[in-house]
Amino acid sequence: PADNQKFSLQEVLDTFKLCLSENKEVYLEQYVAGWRGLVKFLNSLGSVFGFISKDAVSKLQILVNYMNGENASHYATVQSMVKYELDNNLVDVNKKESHPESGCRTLLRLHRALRWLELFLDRLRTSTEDSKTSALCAEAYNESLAQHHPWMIRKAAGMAFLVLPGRQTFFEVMNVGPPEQVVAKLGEALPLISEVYQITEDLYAQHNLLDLP
Ligand code: 1PX
Repeated sequence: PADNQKFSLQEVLDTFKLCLSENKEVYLEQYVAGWRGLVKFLNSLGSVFGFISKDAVSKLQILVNYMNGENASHYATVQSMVKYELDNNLVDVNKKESHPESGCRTLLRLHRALRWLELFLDRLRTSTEDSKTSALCAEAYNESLAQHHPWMIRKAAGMAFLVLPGRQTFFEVMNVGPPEQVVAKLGEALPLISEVYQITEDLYAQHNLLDLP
């Protein structure tokens, strides 16, 4: 049984491992659990990141509500959610109207953030002792999420990045052991995260859902 308060990269890695079914569907429950672990980590970095974790938590809550709601059976995997919401016209496709908080559009926000995570973790993995986490984070953000955020959010995010702890502290908070082990763990985690990302990306592209309002 894992310590509930303490983040461990291992734990997050394990949940993302459990995300994929045999036929490569993405289980929502594990996806949400993976994000919860990441949010825990973010919270441990301090209150400056509160506005980010708040948004993530509220999106996770929207998904959890569907997963526990009357139509729970349709919210087992990302694939079943997409099919169910599209078949039943539960997605605002062009502009926000009657379904501003569909599972599809909500998950899309987290999905885009997962791309940031992938880029950031890869930069951390290949970083050197004198690398600045804030710079690595900003680069990853500018290449991914930033393209979907308005100026105000980009500005706020950029300011938050500046107070990220240095590489050494960052590695320590991950709770994996010495730096070499962190690097190895990241190398293990990345293919899993990439696969989950890519499967979701392909599914969303196939259904034309990549620009949901
Ligand atoms: C081992 C290292 C792990 C690091 C874990 C860090 C977890 C970070 C979790 C970030 C989750 C961000 C979700 C953002 C979703 C989003 O894009 N929301 C926006 C759009 O939503 P809307 O409903 O309006 O269409 C929303 O406007 C967002 C507002 C909050 C600001 C988001 C800034 C995101 C920066 C992401 C980088 C996090 C930096 C953490 C440093 C470790």
